[in-house]
Order: sequence, then C-alpha cells, then structure tokens
Amino acid sequence: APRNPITDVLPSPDDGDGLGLDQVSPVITEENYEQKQQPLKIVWQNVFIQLGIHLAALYGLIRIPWSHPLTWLWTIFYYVFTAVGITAGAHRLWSHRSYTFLKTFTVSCLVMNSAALQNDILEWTRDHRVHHKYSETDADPHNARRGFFFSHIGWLLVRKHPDVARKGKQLDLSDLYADKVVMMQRRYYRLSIVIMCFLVPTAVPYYFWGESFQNAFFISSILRYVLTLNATWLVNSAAHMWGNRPYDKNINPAQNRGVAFSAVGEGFHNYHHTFPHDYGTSEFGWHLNVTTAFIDFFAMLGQVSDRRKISHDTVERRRARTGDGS
Ligand code: ST9
Ligand code: ZN
Ligand code: ZN
Repeated sequence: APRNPITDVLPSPDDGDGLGLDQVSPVITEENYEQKQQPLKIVWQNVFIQLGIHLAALYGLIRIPWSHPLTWLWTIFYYVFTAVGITAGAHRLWSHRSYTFLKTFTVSCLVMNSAALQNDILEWTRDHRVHHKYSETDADPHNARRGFFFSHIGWLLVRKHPDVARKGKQLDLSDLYADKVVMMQRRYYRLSIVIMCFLVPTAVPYYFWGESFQNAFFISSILRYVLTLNATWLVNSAAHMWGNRPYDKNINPAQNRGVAFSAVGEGFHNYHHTFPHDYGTSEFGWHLNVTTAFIDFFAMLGQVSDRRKISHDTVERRRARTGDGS
C-alpha cells in the first residue's frame, strides 16, 4: 500500500476496528493536551496586505456591472482553475498522497497552484500535515479553538505558536524535499505568482475582448483571488464548527455543504478528518465535488493512478461506531 505521509511518521493509536490506522490523530481533548497560549505577535505587514486586497476586491465587486460578460465567465473559470490547484494539487496530491500521478499532470497542478497564491506547496503541505496530526491544539496552525476569526484569517496575521514548528519538524517531509516539482516551485515561487496570479488573469480579458485594464485587474485577478482565499479559509473556520458529524462525533470538523460548494469539494470535513487518505474527501463521488471529477478525468486520460478510496463497509462500520447518527 502507498505510504501515508502523516501516520507513517508518528504512529497513531489503532482505533480498534481491526483495519489499521484509519484515523490520523488521536482525538485531542482538554484532558490530553495542555493549551499553552502565547501573547499575540501581530505581523502588521500582513494586516495591511489583507486589508488592502480585501478593499481592492470590494472595488472589483462594484465594477462588475460595468465589465464585459466574458470577463465574468473568465473570472469564474480562473476561480475553479486556481481552486483545483489547491484541492487536487497541494491538498489531495501533495499533503495526503491520496493518488499518484504522471509528470504532465503534476506540472499542471503546479501551475494552477502558483495561480492560487497560498504559499508554496512545501509550506502549505507542512502546515496542513501538522493541522491533521494535531487538530485543535496549539500545534495546529489554524487551531479552531481560538475562534472563528483566528482559524479563518487571524492565523496569517500573527507569528505562529512555537508548537507549530516544534511538532511540524517531527513530521517526515522527505517526500516533498525529494519532489523535483515541489522544489522547483519553491525556487521560482515569486516569479510564478506574479505571472499566474496577477499577469495572466489580467492580460486575457484585456487582450482578447478589450476589457479595461482596471476591470481586468480588480475583477479577474484581485476579486477572484480574495474569493478563493476566503473559500479556502472557510474550510478551517466554518467547516471546523458548523455541520453534522456522521463519521466521528468526537472531533470538530463537520460536514458543511455550503463550504463544499465554494471550496470545489472540500467541505465534507468530518469525513476528511476521519478518512484523510481518501482521494475524494467525501463518500459521495462527484456531488458538490469538482475536484474529484477533475482527478477522475485525468485518470481517464491515464495521467492519474492509485486513487485511494475507503470501502463502503469500512465507512459504515466507522459511522456506526463513532458517528453522531445523522
Ligand atoms: C493561505 C494559505 O491563505 C491557506 C491554507 C489553508 C489550508 C486549508 C486546509 C483545508 C483543507 C483543504 C481545503 C482546500 C480548499 C481550497 C478551496 C479553494 C477555493 N512545520 O511560517 P513562518 C518553521 S496563504 C515545520 O514564517 P512565523 C520553519 O522552519 C495566503 N516547521 O512562521 C519556518 O522556516 P522556513 C498568502 C514549520 O514567523 C519557520 O518556522 N500568504 C512549520 O511565525 C518560520 O515559519 C500569506 O499571507 C510547520 N508547519 O510567521 C503569508 N511552520 O519556512 C502568510 C513554520 O524557512 N504567512 N515552521 O522553513 C506568513 O506571513 C507567516 O507564515 C506568518 C507566521 C506571519 C503567518
Ligand atoms: Zn481541517
Ligand atoms: Zn487534509
């Protein structure tokens, strides 16, 4: 079986169903994890950048009625394009290794990932693996116990809790350091985001249907970027708070259909934290899950193999044992 980058490093307790380590982290509660809050160290540069791009996005929103309908279509297309770079790329491929790939597919994931501008793949993946292993503790970069604002955007505006790096350094990231595609992106990250997150989305409407520079930049680049950021952050905030918990009622991550829709398939978060190496991050195939359709499409073209899927039986047994009955 392919290795699981999270559980193979530090063993998690077998949860007793005789099926091996299907749960990544032990459920961490107040009793077995001591919270050690630190005073906040605000990073003002990030505060100003986020304020700036959110205001600019608002301006883009106001400009929509005065822009070309093709610009709207392009913006929606580019939203999905960059979102999939995060979901199929950074998340399901590089963080969880839930499927395997061929080179062309990886390179397209990389390009889409740079377009999303959510830190390079190495940094994103490192934070995400530590998020799964130490969910809702100080070692979780966006610990949802610190409230909606912190888990949504606040965590990007302050220095990390020292536990994040401390625990993160115990993870095995050798697969990423050995991954030429990941390391190449890290080397040319700045250049790649300038081109893919700002230049390309602005240039296409401007050159191909004569959109004004202003509209192209504020709508297709900035507004679209800010929307994808917030859709992503909702997985950490909303989907760690609101929704039902049919697979494991003892953890915060929940099934949230609104989030699944805006995050192109990543809102079935109770399922995902219970079965993190399922490539579909949900029981329901393509339902509200563009990402799974995307991976399946590339599988059809022979670019993807070894899609890891949890069997229906395993899911049912787990649901009966730890679900909330919904
Ligand atoms: C963004 C990312 O938005 C969003 C990710 C969300 C994840 C969601 C997951 C949900 C599931 C998937 C759903 C996808 C849905 C997609 C839908 C799309 C529509 N392990 O970080 P530094 C060490 S990014 C091990 O600077 P500070 C390491 O040595 C937005 N070690 O910490 C590191 O040095 P180096 C754009 C770790 O100084 C050193 O510590 N980007 C780990 O406390 C320093 O690390 C921004 O806005 C670890 N986990 O600063 C940038 N972490 O890197 C924001 C750290 O050299 N970031 N170390 O190895 C920053 O400015 C800073 O990181 C900071 C903290 C101020 C937040
Ligand atoms: Zn989560
Ligand atoms: Zn995950």
